[in-house]
Amino acid sequence: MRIERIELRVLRLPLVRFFETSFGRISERTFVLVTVEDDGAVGIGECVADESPYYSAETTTTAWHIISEFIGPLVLGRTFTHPAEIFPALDVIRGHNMAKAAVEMAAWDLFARQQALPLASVLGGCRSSIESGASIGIQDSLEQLAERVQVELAAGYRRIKIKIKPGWDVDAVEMVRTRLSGVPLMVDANGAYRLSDVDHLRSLDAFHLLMIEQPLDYDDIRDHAKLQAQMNTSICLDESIHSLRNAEDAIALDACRIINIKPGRVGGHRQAIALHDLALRCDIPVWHGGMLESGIGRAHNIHLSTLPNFRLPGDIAASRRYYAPDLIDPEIVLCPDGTITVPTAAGIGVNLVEERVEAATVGRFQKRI
Ligand code: OSB
Ligand code: MG
Repeated sequence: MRIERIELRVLRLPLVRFFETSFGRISERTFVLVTVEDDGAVGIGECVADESPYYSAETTTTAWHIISEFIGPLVLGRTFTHPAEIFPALDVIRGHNMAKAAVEMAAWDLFARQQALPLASVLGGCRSSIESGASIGIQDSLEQLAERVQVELAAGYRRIKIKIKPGWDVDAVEMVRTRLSGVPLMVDANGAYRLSDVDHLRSLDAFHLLMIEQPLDYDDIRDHAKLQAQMNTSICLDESIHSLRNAEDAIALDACRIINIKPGRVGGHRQAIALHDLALRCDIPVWHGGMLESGIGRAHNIHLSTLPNFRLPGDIAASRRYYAPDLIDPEIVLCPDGTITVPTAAGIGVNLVEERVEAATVGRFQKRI
């Protein structure tokens, strides 16, 4: 595989519905789409960095800068025998995992298409469908939240995750539990609490949640260990895990019992597989997170989720929960049993609808050797 051309586009797409986390509400997404080409074959990756540096330090603009000025020159014109060689080839660049992942994942798609294999089999996957969960943002009222939960359960989603923050937590969980007692339920705080909130967080133990995701700061491991020692509910880390090394630290310190994997956060498919394997060795279940991706990133996530240690439903939902229409055809749909069927065509198995991509494009960059 020789990368002869790299193209970046910035796309802006409206969300079907606003999405609110502890760090704010958004109604559209602006993101970078990466295409790599070798001898007429193309691969596509989606950068999960957001417009604002709230979930992580990276943004759409930093990703554009790092890919065009640094990653592009390191991969363009180079021959790789396997896409797993890309992440190590970028080692000189510190951080910027989302920028690295977008290019690396495009290369995995290209490689799988050249081999005429679905990406899942190149990644080492072992199933033909994945279990899907719905992530529900902070709403304007508990009534509105109740309605959202009902809609997602009726669609078939196998577990519900609600976003929490101080002032929108125990009441929201209690409402869902009272109305729908048996629902597999979890919460995600996106780092909105401090260890000093331990007594308040412990009150969530009464609701038998599957887990609490990232209650404390985005770069913290030590305080999560102290919190886990005082809570029955399992802690799952998201933001805090961006390398194998800090996953090892978190596991060694018992800072979490579950890990959320997002390839963008750890530098791409190779690092996501390594994290998955590490967790498997340590008997830590993992599940696949989501970053409100369009169909391209969503399809990559589906293929990665076919690995054996993805033991819990992921934040990988149908296209129509986010974008109508999505950039891809066919769109990703939820089966009535709450699963998504893994595409079987070569690569990620979905294709862009050029007119939709063109209409959403607000910037572009291209370089050939
Ligand atoms: O923390 O998992 C998160 C969305 C954007 C940024 C961070 C997160 C999320 C979600 C949504 O929870 C998951 C999805 O459905 O894509
Ligand atoms: Mg999260």
